[in-house]
Amino acid sequence: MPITRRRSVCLLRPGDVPAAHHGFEVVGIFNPAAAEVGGEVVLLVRVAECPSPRPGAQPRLRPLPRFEPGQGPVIDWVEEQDYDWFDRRVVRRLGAGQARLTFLSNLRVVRLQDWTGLRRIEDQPFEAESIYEEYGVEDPRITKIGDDYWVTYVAVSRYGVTTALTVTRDFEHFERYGVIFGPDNKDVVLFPERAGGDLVAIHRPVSAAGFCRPEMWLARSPDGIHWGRHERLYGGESAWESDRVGAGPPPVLVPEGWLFVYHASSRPGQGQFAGQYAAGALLLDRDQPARILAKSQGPILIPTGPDETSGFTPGVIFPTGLVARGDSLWIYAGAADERVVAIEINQRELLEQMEWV
Ligand code: MAN
Repeated sequence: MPITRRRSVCLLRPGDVPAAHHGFEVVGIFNPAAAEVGGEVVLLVRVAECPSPRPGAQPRLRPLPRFEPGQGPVIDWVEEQDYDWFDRRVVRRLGAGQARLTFLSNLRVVRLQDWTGLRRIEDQPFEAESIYEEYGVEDPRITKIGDDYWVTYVAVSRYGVTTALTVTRDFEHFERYGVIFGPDNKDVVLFPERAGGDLVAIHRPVSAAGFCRPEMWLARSPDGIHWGRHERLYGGESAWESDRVGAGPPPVLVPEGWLFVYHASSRPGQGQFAGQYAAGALLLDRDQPARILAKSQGPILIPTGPDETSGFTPGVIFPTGLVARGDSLWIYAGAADERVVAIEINQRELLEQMEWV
């Protein structure tokens, strides 16, 4: 059952930020990580940029961007007929089947005032750097551990979809630790507290062998770099979560345990390249986080209104940031892979509508 939205505000749209690179244009600003920093909310937002149309370019050639380490963004002009262009996000080379993204993403720091007021968008992007980030850096999540903000983000390249780690104290200087979960694995979130002395992560491996559907797993680490003791956490059970399931924002501690919001999608319908992306919630045991105590009855957020139902990928609400304030939870989410929305919900109402398992 969708939860009541106390407030729902569209915070950012593509026109609000300039492209980081000459010859590119912003097509989406979405999937924001969020943290409370000294009383204000800081977002780390994904900005997707496409090569601008070039007058005089041959009509049968289409541009595919990538990042060349040490050089910056480059564009490969490919023959239109050699690729399947059905999915606006990911195109596939016919025959060889190799996938490329139509955009290149970087991350930007956005400072808010009073939860939903835009104060400043910092100029300096957090950009692709390594060979594992050739097709961009995407979908960050922030967890405060001690005095530091640990940022997990998706690094995409010809070597697959991986998750990398960077740590910052001020959102100006970022220490990079490289890939922490190998291909294909994304939607990695860290718990803000250790369990039994270990850091804990939720991750989402994707099996190419086809035995399982996408499922969320839990892993533990002494240092945030070396991960092991993997356990299955949850896979989609209903039609609305039958295609993909992955973490939303990092779990937040409530008196009953860890409240964890996740995203899930249904199977795409005829003529659609993506199903509907909605959000659900799980309540996990505080000391044994692989134990599910309760589950939302159906999705708690579904795409609503034109900002979420129309755009680059229509029908997507993709929560990636969460800040608790009193009895409210502010959820920061990507809308239609194009915009950032902030949604205020009531923490008690959410917990009360969950089913104990
Ligand atoms: C995937 C990722 C996300 C994106 C959704 C919806 O899960 O690429 O970045 O927001 O699909 O398109």
